[in-house]
Amino acid sequence: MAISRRELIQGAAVGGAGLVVGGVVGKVALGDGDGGGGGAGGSGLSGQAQKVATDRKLSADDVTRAVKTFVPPGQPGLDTHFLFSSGGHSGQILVMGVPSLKLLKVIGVFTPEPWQGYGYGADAGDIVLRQGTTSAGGAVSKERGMLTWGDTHHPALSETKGEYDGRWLYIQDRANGRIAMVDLRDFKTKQIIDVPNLESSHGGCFVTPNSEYVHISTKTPTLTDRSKAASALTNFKDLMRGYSTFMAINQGTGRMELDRSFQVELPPYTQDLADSGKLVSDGWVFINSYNSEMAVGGNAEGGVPIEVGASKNDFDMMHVINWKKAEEVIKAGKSRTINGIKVIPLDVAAAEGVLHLIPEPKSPHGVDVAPNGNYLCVGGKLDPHVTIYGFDKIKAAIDAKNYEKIDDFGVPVLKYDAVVAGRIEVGLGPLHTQYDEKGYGYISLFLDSAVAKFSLGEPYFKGDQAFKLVDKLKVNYNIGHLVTMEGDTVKPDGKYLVALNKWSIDRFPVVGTLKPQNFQLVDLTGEKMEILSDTPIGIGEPHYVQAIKAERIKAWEVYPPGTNPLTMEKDPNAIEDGKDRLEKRGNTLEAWMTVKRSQFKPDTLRANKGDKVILHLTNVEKTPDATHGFAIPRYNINVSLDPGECVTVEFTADAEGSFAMYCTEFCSALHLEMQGWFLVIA
Ligand code: RUQ
Ligand code: CUA
Repeated sequence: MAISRRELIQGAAVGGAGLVVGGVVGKVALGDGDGGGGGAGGSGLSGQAQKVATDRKLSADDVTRAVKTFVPPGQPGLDTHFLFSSGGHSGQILVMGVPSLKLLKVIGVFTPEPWQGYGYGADAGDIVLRQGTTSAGGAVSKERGMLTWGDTHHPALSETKGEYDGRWLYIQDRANGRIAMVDLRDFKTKQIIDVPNLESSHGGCFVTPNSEYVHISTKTPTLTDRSKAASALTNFKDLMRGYSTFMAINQGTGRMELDRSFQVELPPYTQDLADSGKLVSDGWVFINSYNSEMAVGGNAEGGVPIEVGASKNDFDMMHVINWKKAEEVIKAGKSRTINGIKVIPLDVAAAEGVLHLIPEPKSPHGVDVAPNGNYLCVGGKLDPHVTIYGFDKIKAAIDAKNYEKIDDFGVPVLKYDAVVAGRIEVGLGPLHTQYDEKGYGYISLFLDSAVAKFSLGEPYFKGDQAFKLVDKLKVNYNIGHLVTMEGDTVKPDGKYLVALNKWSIDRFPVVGTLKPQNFQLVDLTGEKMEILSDTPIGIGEPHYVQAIKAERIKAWEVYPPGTNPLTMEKDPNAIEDGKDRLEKRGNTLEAWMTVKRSQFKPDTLRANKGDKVILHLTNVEKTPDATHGFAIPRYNINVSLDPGECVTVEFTADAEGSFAMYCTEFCSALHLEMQGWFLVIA
């Protein structure tokens, strides 16, 4: 969906009061509220503040915006919400505060992260990354070697009764069809699963309302027999399949358990975004698709580019999956195990009422379930409307077998007119919807570079108040996702919206040819939506974001002594201060080391070339923030040890020499003295 620079600029200028005003604010007198700055009324600033504002050429509106978002030194509690943002092809997760939009942390997920010592020769991260390459699916990775990046798109916070509970966070890898779990006790990645039968995945990452499952589906369909690649595109219908995956979550640890998980086989339409039902629609999952035309590209016989072929039909298909029914079908033994996971075959899914399809206008993108669970809002990339389906209507159509047709794969397609509750013209390129607590939806408009606010139907709004466009806000520019506070739960928190803009052209100083993305904070408390701030995102391209009340996160300050972050239990090799020791057995050097301000004990390690070296490091500090690092130059070993943490490093001493191992965190006045020697003798 390319857009020219000219279109972009024009698009911005149309409703871009904010942009124009931005250029002339210097002339606006503060406190007179006379419209030039947007007319926010008198700011009533005292002499000193007035002078600063005048010197910095800030308008009355700017000052109000600053006051609404400023988090003063030492008052972190004024950030009332956390954002968990996908990091796009950085492969990581970003944690930010709202309303400040300050970056609090980058969590290493699919890509090694050096500050956290994630994936550098040791540490839990290395183990997680390795398992994430070779677990379950992983057939290709076993041949090709370790994957060192992912493309994170859709984070999913764990829920209890449809509300975020602050326990775990899941995120999918769009590139490789994997899924990761982050433990929100220590904000670290604990598990990556290479999901069987998925080559890639896009939108389908959502938890069910009580975190029974985290859902992930295919994007591009999977070749069911890898040896038949030669006819994959000519025999697409027979050889390719989609899979909707329900990864079962262990309620104690948050880990995903493959043996309790299952998949529903889907037609080879390109499954896109998905959402879980809630309240009245609990037990159901909804997945959009595009390219139900099954276009395979311009180089196939008689082919046209996928872009063209996939946009031919007026309707694509929403997949409606009844996962409680799917559980029964599995229990009845009607599944097959494929590559280590139970799969309900397509014909069984259709026959047992596990899977239905619903027509959706022109290449849909997002499907988002409203807080009451009854409305499903769908944005059609090539259709200027948001189409709002009623779950009550869907249910009735299923019960009455009100079918339009049966598709080529034997799946019943419900009658479109029977299931639509409303349609609202919102603008060009509608993508994703979020909600507030009052019954409004907010949908991103990629081509319009805008957010449209619309009303839902009963019980929120009745008669001609229902299904209406009520406000529109220009954003800068080309918005993809958007998020309201807890805006995809049963109890949204309103207040703010963050627009995740793909383009930032003129919004930031030029930092070279690759521009940051732009997170724009929007105030939802007034009658009209209003932009409060721009924040450049200089790492990867964020996609979806979830925003949770800060008070729901109960993260640990320090680990209990000797904790292994992977198990969150005491590591059998953890030691107390003063219990350090060293053992040389044949070709193995094993050491139990303590780490604290400002020394390693022991601080000299002698190995013979070719020895296996096993180091168990325990940070014996109990003080919050007393983190130390442990690095061995040239050996590419880099570990981070938070207070209380125990980590094991294993490697071969394959290069002789003297290597000055050292602490990488500036931990004390004698941090530079926190070093030692690793000697490898030929
Ligand atoms: S979707 S390109 Cu989340 Cu709009 Cu990924
Ligand atoms: Cu420990 Cu620097």
